[in-house]
Amino acid sequence: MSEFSETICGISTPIGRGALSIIRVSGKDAISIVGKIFTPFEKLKKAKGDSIIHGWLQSSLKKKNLDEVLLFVFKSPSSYTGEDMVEISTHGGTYIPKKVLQLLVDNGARIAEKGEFTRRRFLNGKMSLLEAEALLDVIEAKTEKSLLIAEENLKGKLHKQIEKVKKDFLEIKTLIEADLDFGESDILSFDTRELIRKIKNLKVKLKNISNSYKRGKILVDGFRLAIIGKPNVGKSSLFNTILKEDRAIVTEIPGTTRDLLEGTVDIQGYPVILHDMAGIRPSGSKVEKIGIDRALNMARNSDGILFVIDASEKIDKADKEIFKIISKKPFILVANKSDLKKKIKKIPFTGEVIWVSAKKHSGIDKLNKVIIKMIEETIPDYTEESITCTTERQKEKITNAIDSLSGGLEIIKEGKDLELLAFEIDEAINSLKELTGEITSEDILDKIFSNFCIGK
Ligand SMILES: Nc1nc2c(ncn2[C@@H]2O[C@H](COP(=O)(O)OP(=O)(O)OP(=O)(O)O)[C@@H](O)[C@H]2O)c(=O)[nH]1
Ligand SMILES: [Mg+2]
Repeated sequence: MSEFSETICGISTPIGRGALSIIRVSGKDAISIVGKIFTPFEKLKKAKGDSIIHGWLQSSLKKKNLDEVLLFVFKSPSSYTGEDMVEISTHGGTYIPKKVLQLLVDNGARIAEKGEFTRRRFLNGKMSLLEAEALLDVIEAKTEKSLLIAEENLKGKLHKQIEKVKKDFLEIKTLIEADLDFGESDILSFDTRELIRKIKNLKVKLKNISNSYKRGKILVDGFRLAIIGKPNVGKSSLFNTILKEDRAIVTEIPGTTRDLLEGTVDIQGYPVILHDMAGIRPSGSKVEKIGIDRALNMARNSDGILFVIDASEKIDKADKEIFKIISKKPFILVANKSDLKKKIKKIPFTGEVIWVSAKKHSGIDKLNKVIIKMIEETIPDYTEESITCTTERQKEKITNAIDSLSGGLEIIKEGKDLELLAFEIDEAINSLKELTGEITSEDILDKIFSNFCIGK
């Protein structure tokens, strides 16, 4: 285990009105530093690991009690970071936790960087980089399905799968190296068909994991659903109704919405990021034009579209123009204002029509069902047992390993030097080691852990 010279401290709970706050201290001097501001000190000195003790914090100068607290004491290596740790449970608010942090610093601790407790946990070999990323997914989980993937990966699901693949790689490497050591020439002496089969199998396994990123992104970050249509068809009303919040401004004036609005909603465990935006029309106003450009851009980058038409008006050329833009993407055709007298007769667009009234909140259950169907069609291979990667970094490392394997296959095909093949296999293994964090750099760690909060 690596030994860090500095003892760090950080507030792990949100600052503000609340019943309790937790201040974490970790490092070789954690117990002695807390001991300087805690009474009775003897109790802390004698405390075993995994124990809770009761007492008072005192500001060191005047020996006046600052707060009545509980200390959670953990001893190295059985703690979150692997070091000696004390978690101080104080009363909540702003003043007490900040004051305690100041006292800890006055007595020799340093304020932790973002994610530094978890970084130490990783550096002390108690967690892989994949699990650290999963932890972030747990903290940020939006829905039950996001949490499920995050929890499974935190328990090591993705990591275990990568370790399995790494074993397969080592098998291949042993095969090549044996041939390199004892082979009479540089030309492969063993059955290349077997080797090719093994490499291709590995490629498929890795492809399945890298393809799971699309699913991971949708289930962890959210399915991006853009609401598009002419001005005044009720997009903002629908946005508010689905979100069950009065978020977007609604008026009878066409062209009300200009900026992009975003809201996240949990639809039966699926996180959906809804985007409300400007209505599409040829507009003379400079501001509205910018809004329309942004809307079209958002529609292009979304995972799916709610194409809204007004059931109380006839379908016109403008609706048809919008349909041309969106029909290449997964879309749901929503006929809003179905509480009014219907003027739509024949609908010249493909697909099922979902009749809703954003104003009267009718048809929304049906719409939610169709939204779920669209999400499930976008990630057809999803089951709760699936192995899923969830970050761009993970996908990139796996893709690098696949590329090295493709390079290896080319080398075999062209009957080139065995050393070159061994090199490609090593490259692939290194990509997987970077993925799990066995090989890493300060830059990468900074990038990952800076996404955490201070006390994590
Ligand atoms: N009767 C009825 N009126 C609705 C319904 N939905 C919206 N409206 C009305 O239609 C008008 C426009 O609604 P918005 O939600 O602002 O429409 P929008 O598509 O966001 O309009 P822009 O932001 O201008 O593009 C408002 O007066 C709403 O009250 C509905 O389901 N039924
Ligand atoms: Mg609007």
